[in-house]
Amino acid sequence: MATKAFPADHLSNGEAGNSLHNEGLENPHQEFKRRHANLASDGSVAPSDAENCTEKKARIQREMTLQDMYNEHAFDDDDEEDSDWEPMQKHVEVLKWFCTNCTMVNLDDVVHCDICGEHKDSGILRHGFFASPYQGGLTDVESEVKEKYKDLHVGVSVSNSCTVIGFDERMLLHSEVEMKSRPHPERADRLRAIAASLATAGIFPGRCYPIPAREITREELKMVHSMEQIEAVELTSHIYASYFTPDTYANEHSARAARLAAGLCADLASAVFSGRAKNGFALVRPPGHHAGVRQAMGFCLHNNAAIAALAAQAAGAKKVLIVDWDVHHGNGTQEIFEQNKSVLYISLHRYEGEKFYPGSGAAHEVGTQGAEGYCVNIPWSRGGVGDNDYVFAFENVVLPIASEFAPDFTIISAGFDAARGDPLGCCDVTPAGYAQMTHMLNTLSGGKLLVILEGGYNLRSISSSATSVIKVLLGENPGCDLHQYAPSKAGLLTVLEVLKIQMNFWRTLAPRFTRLQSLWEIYESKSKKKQIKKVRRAEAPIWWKWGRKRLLYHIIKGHLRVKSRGY
Ligand code: X5A
Ligand code: ZN
Repeated sequence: MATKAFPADHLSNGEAGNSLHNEGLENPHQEFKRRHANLASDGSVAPSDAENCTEKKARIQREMTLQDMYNEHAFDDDDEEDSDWEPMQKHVEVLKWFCTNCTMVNLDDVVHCDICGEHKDSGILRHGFFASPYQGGLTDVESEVKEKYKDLHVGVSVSNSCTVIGFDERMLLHSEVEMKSRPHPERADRLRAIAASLATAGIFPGRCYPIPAREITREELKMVHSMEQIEAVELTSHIYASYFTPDTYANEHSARAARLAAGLCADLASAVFSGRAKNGFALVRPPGHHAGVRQAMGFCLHNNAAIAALAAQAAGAKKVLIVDWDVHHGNGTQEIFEQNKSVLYISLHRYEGEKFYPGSGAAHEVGTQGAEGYCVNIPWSRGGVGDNDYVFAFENVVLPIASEFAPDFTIISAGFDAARGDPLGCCDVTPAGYAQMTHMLNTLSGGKLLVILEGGYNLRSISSSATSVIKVLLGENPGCDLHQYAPSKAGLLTVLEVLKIQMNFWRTLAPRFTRLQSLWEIYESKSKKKQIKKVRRAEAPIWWKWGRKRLLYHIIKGHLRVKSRGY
């Protein structure tokens, strides 16, 4: 089978998966503008993707002119002119664009995204996070980096000393057919941005090697999923657009994309376990950790990490560790291995008393039917969790348990949606934090480590995070040492809760629990002192706050009304 595993191949020419990014001429924002211009002027439909560039250019110009005319008419008081317009057409069109980096909608009068600050025409899909967020087009720095790495060529053979990357363009074809209020966060651009970053940095192609892609077989899928689940996914390849849940879409290409993702993960797992590769990074989508035995959900179709764990075992691994640092609980992975002592599942996720998606993953969910303790949930009680809490939990829960388990193979379900800037996760993990966590897990199973992409929806965050993870896989030191940072109060409380439950199953935890409990007491006494101070200060700020809420004050007092009538 001929496979293209080089991201650069793909990035340089027309992306088969998404016509919106074909030429520099037309990006999603222009496309959106164009459609609006169309509707506002002559009501004609958008031109087909087959139209050539010059036609498109001419059309955009013509339509923008009509749009301008329309706007002028809207401010024209001429009665004769007015009679030409239906009342429905009188409203003024508001032009908008969707941020490539974070998908949020922006009004056309700004060039930087209101939410994440990305320039509407930034080069993030061409150069990844190396592209300046502040300006459109190619910056000097970018061209320099590009030039520097342009001649690096890719070796063909996979050797035991190399980091292998699993990627295939056909995973870009999985996309939501009908755009809802904004682009679906789990979009092809996620892989484009990461691949572009790796290419620009000279990492891939360059320092990492590709593995040929293959589709996972029915037999392999059956080890993880029910026949109904497998058939439900297969069926979607005959349907233009389908949904498993309101947020889990499929098009005609999704089933194959999911089979390629799982196939790449399986082959990476056996290549790394058998020693043909040092370690691996699966640059795949759709993600997998929400996909359970009998259901696709949470943007996930097949459970890639579960498939990889079984592939490692098929290659000879006895004990497999899965660490899931996606901001969501991997309910699918938990379900698949709940009764399995040979696979230890450890997940860190936002939980907030079942309020955060998918609502599972409480600390007391520890595994079932004799496999108690082989499921470890670290459920954060709030958003905003950062490097300090993650590294603290790694030091005090993940590593002690993992070392005692002594895995033969380690898989990271690496969502980057706990990263700073992620629109769904709203947490605060930095690339340095991800590097540190990777580094810590690298000490297990003789460095036999497979990192699998799960979620993560801010292109800049996911591409910088993935890049620093891969640098650690390549043997680089993880920059700064984050050991010195203390956990937050809430983070410490979560870790204590987990230790208290898991020390029934893991002997190394008991002394830690005692030690951290005294740390908690120090925190408590400190914060009590702080509380006293806070209470004392509490009286003055109320008036200060009133000052800040002057508008509200004016409305209540009726000043605003008087003012607006008077002037
Ligand atoms: C893989 C992943 C998130 C699903 C959120 C659904 N899924 N609201 O990050
Ligand atoms: Zn997630």
